[in-house]
Amino acid sequence: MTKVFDVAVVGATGAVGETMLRILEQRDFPVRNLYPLASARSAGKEVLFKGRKYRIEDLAEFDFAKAQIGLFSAGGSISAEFAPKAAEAGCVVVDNTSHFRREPDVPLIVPEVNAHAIGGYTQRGIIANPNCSTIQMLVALKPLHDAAHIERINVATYQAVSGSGASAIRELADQTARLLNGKEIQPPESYPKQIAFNVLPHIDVFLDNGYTKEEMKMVWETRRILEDDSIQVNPTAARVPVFYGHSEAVHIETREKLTAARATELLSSFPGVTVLDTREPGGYATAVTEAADTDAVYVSRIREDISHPNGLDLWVVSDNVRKGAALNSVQIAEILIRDHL
Ligand code: NAP
Ligand code: 12T
Repeated sequence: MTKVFDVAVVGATGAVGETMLRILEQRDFPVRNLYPLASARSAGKEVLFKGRKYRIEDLAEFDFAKAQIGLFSAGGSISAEFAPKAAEAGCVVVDNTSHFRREPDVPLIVPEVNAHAIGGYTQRGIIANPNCSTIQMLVALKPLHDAAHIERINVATYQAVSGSGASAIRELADQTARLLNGKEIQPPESYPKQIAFNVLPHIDVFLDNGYTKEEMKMVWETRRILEDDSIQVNPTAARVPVFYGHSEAVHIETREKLTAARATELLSSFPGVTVLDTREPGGYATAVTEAADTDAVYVSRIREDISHPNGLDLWVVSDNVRKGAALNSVQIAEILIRDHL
């Protein structure tokens, strides 16, 4: 008999939470009772799951003893308060926020990269889902690191607005429509400047070293997930007027020389990666055309760095809400129920 599980989705009305419901459906996750949770503002509204309507409940009133798995994506302060309560009640939490990612007794997991570390969840009852930009970069870099040992990563990201939630998606759409109709935009709320037809070199808060927190998450999380504190990471994270799909220009330096041909071979057989790289117009992946609404991490523009003997360049694209958040969380839950629950 296959086991079935009671699953709470915290933040079920959000950009990530809604996608979690779709992915649980699409992958036929063995859900017995589903509990979609959100704030009191949304309590009583309905969401669809497998053709059935489910009433959203207020997170603050929910008894987590009713669920064995909790998928959290309602923001860091919500996770800080409710994830430990859920864990205490016996509900294992897969948390999408950055709140627990640096805690040594909370495993930080990308299934294709470090699934072996998942067992550590028993310490706190919490597993952290990494940052979207880190996840897609590491799925692409893992086979290269195993083969040639990456010493340093330079990366520039081009991140979609869906990473900052439903209100930012509306803001890009609204600004675009107004500007195309010759109207002035409303004062920006999701970002400090206009995002339509613009690029902002700023994601999350500024830190004392001049990097943003989004950039430093890529440094901290890469070292934890690859289990290598010596790896050097130098990121610049930018927001672009794209709805779904983060793109990354990734430049690596390896201990052993890696040819573009060998890298292509390694990437082509790595789970979760699709190589699209025919070195002709259109022979590469883009956010809208390939990545949005799909599960793969696409790798294109694989070439040897003409400025460094052991350098290699890649273009990496993936749907930030799926592999960068909801899909990765559901994959973690799948390993959890297969091996541990
Ligand atoms: P969103 O579209 O703004 O959705 C926020 C969700 O949180 C909504 O369902 C909202 O419910 C719920 N919520 C807000 N305040 C709440 C409260 N006090 N109690 C209960 N629920 C509350 O945001 P999103 O893009 O889905 O992202 C949500 C969170 O996921 C982010 O804050 C971030 O921490 C995390 N995230 C992680 C990644 C990643 O890289 N892995 C990517 C994106 C997001 P209402 O409808 O009731 O307001
Ligand atoms: N600020 O979960 O704005 O660390 O794109 C993910 C996405 C934080 C996170 C974004 C963010 C996270 C964003």
